[in-house]
Amino acid sequence: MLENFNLTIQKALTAHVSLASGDKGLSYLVIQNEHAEAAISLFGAHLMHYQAKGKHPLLWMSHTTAQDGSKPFRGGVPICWPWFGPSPDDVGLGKQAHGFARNMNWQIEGVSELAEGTLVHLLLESSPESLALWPHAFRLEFEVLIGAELTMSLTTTNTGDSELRYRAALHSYFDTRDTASVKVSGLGAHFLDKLTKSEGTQQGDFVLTAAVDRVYTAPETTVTFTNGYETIQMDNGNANSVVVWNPWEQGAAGMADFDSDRWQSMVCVETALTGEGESVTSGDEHTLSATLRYIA
Ligand code: TA6
Repeated sequence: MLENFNLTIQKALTAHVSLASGDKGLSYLVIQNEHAEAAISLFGAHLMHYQAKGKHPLLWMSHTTAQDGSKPFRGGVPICWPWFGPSPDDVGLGKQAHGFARNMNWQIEGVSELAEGTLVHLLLESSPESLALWPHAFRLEFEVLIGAELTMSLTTTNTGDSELRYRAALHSYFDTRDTASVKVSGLGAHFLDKLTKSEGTQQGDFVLTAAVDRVYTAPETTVTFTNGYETIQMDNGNANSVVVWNPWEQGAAGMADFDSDRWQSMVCVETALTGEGESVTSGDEHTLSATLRYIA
C-alpha cells in the first residue's frame, strides 16, 4: 500500500502520475491507475512498490533501508548495471557490487498513459562520475509499464566509439507469505551456487528451505513462481540467467537494512545477464526485460 511509503505528493504530472518527495530529500513517482498502483524512486530508477488491483503487494521492501541517496535501497527492484555482483576482471576488481546504476539519480524522460497502463520512461546517461567507474559512453533507459501486468525494460545504448560489454539484473525482491510457500519452476537444471562455490543440478521445482544464492544459467523464457498469495509468470526477455536469493537468518543478520526477521517473507527471483553478459557495438542497443503477470 502506498501509504506505507511516507511520500508527500508535490505535483501531478498526468491524471495517474504524481511527483512526490520523501522525508530525506529524494524524489519519487507515484502511479495510481485503474489497473494498479506503484512507486518509483528517481534515485536508482528503483521500483519500490507495485500492486495490481485486488492483489497482494508484489514486492518486498525493507523498512529500515536508507532512503537518503547514500546507498542503494534494499528491496523492490534494484537495477544492477553495468555489472552483476562483484566487478568482473574486464571492469577492474574491487568496484561497488552490482554496478552503479542503482546509486545514481535518473531523469524522467517521459510519462504516457496507454490503454494497458501507465508507461514511465527514465533515463541515465554517462557522466564524468560514471566514466570514472566504467569507461563507456552510454544511454540507459528504464521503461516500466504499470498495468494489470508489470513490464520492466532496461535498454542499453552504446553511444561511444568502441564496443561495450555489460551484465545486468532486475534484482526483484518478491514479498512472500513465508519461506514454505515459495516454489519456482522453469529455472532449468544447471546452476552456479555462490554459497558453496560449486555447480549443481536442479531436479524439479525449486523450494525454499535454506539460504540460497544461485545463478541458474539455462532458464526457460518463462519462470513461474508462487509466493503464498498468488502464482505469477515472469517472462524474461534476453536474459541468460535467473538468480534466486534468500540470505536466511544468519545472512540477513549481517545486513543492517534487512529488518531482522523479515528474510522469512521474501525471495529474490532475478532476471539477469550474468557471465560474459552482452556486447553492444557502437550505436547499437540491447534490452533486458521482465513481464510479470498473475495466473492464479
Ligand atoms: O543476487 C544475489 C546477490 O548477488 C547476493 O549475492 C547478495 O549479496 C545480494 O545480491 C544483495 O547484494 P547487495 O549488494 O544489494 O547487498
